[in-house]
Amino acid sequence: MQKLIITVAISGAASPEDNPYLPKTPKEQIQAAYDAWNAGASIVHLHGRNPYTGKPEHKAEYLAEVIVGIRSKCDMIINVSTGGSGRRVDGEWLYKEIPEESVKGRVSVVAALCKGPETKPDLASFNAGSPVIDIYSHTQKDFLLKFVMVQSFPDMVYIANVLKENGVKPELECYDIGMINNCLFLRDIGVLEEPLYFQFVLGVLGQIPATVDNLLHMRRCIPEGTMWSVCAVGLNEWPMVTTAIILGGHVRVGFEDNIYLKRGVVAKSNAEMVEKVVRIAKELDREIASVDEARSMLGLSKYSNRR
Ligand code: KMH
Ligand code: ZN
Repeated sequence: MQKLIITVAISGAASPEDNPYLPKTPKEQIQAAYDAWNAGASIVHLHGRNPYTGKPEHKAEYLAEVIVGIRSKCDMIINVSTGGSGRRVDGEWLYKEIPEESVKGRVSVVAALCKGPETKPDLASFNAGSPVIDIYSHTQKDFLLKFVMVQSFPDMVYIANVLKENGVKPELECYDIGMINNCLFLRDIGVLEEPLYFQFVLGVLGQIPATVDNLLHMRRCIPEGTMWSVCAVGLNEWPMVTTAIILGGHVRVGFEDNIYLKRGVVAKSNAEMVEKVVRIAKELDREIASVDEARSMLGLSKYSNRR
């Protein structure tokens, strides 16, 4: 079995109001990534965040500061999000008002980062379809996001081509079975290149529920030997992570998707969640991959950030 690659998704697009421990400023994000690396994570998944407000804002300049800061402290593999372009269900196209939230805008952030070797990411998320994604507030009796991520096939081809031109490997985020099929189709027509690397995302409201049966089925849907990782929303993260460790998959944890270490216990840092993964893996005799080992498994050059 391959050694375990741990990705940490330190803050995503989470609201600062919801989590007092969320890394918001560049300094906090850099420290969070570094602490998670020390705990055993080899990949950090990043979303842009305005350094003054601490709120999500996917701009290359904001990400650049964080990437350079992380690289000054450690050799972590950098994964930048391209996900999140979409529309509200009331039909308002977000990108009419916020150009950087369009498909082209999101991926242009990665292209801009690729202009300098010090900011070039190794990986970028590739959301393989148009998932309905939401969070339901039982107290407010309302949906909080009212959001559909919109990526047509031409959009996906566009994203894949920009990543390819810039030498950034796509991490294929699939929230349901159909999205896996989309990736395999895009591979068949030569848009996505082997070796593929999947991130199964389970338990998002609107998408595949986080059950062991579903994870097993997703794994069956990809070609034998293809690398995959799993993340899941909320407390579902832990059974999914444990199952992936047993099955030979890889894992992603962090405040982007979950704040709980266990029921009723909020994690005080991303590193605490990585430490829990390492504890589970040790109990199950699965070794943790170093950054160099993760790079080699993913086919990333040791110096892929140097051009
Ligand atoms: N937070 C995940 C459910 C992306 O950044 O491309 C989705 C995600 C999307 O990670
Ligand atoms: Zn993300």
